[in-house]
Amino acid sequence: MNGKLVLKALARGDVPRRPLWIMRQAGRCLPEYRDLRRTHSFKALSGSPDLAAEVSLLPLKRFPFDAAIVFADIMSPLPALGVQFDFAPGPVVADPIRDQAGVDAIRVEDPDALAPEVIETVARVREETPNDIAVLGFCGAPWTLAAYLVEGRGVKDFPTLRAFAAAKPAVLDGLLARLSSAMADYLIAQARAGADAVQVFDSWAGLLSLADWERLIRPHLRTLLETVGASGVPRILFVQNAPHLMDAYAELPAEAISVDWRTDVAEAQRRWPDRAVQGNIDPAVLLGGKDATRRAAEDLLARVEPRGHIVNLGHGLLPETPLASIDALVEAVHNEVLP
Ligand code: 1CP
Repeated sequence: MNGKLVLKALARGDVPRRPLWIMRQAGRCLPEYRDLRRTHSFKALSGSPDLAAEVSLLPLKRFPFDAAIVFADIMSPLPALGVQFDFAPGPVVADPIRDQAGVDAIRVEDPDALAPEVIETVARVREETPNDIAVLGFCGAPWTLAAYLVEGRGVKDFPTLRAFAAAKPAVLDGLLARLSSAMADYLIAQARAGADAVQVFDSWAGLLSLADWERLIRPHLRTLLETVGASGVPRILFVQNAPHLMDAYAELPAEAISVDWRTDVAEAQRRWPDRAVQGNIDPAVLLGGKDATRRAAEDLLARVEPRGHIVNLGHGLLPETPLASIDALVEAVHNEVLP
């Protein structure tokens, strides 16, 4: 028994080998998941703690990953805030928020109403997962959630969202404040239910300039991370496609920064010596097959210091990923001999 390698790496402690898990490991490319999806919608799967716990654990039956991530979506807690949406396949919001009245309608009367099915799933996954494997909770960052709430769906470069930020910064501010407070409650509830660490997904981090990000977005992300940190649970902050913001993100209070494949992890370690770093093989490399994956993994391990490194991809697994590529990644990580 090694203890939980992910937690050791988050604390930048000694590890016998680097921990490994993969974003979006629970759904997508597993044939067992696709079978379940033939008879159940995503909402039905994630809405049932029984099924969602089963799906969360599917990847661990095939691969010796060091973490299980609870099967849910960043949108899962939003019905408690009065938001209605569907998946097609990404989130599509029924009434996008474009004004103060829309923000006023977003409120949490009762924090226990934030996706109770996800909280129950976390508890079941923790119960059914061996002690040396970390269970990860997660949420969307306020800005990434606002992207869907304002734009209405995932659209390249989110022009409606950026126009809204420019035209109505005070309304956006109110929206981000409410999302930040609700997500802090939600992550703390996941930690109480048994999540060992939590990841905040800021998938649409890079849409604004540094100056606008500092002014509009950072205060709310900081409040969320500080509130969650005060409860004692370690935080991983995932940042996607924001090369111009990486140093600013790394100043926020989080134990680890999860970087996409555009960032040089070795350089990140030098620049942010007190942060753990997670990542960052390009998910598309795995589509290139097992030899390409092994080369990318060996190159990453050779360049990046093991202390404080959690091996992962730079973004989620793509649905067409060959399972043999995942095997090659696992092998490379498990075969590494650390000094
Ligand atoms: O048809 C289906 O099967 C539904 C597809 C699906 C799945 C499997 C969606 C809709 N969400 C999920 C699960 C999910 N989403 C997980 C669970 C863990 C796992 O799969 O291993 C997690 C962690 C997420 C997080 C998520 N959802 C993010 C952040 C990470 C990222 O990929 O950047 C984002 C941005 C979303 C929004 C979302 N929900 C679903 C999709 C397809 C998307 C993204 C695409 C879009 O905006 O259109």
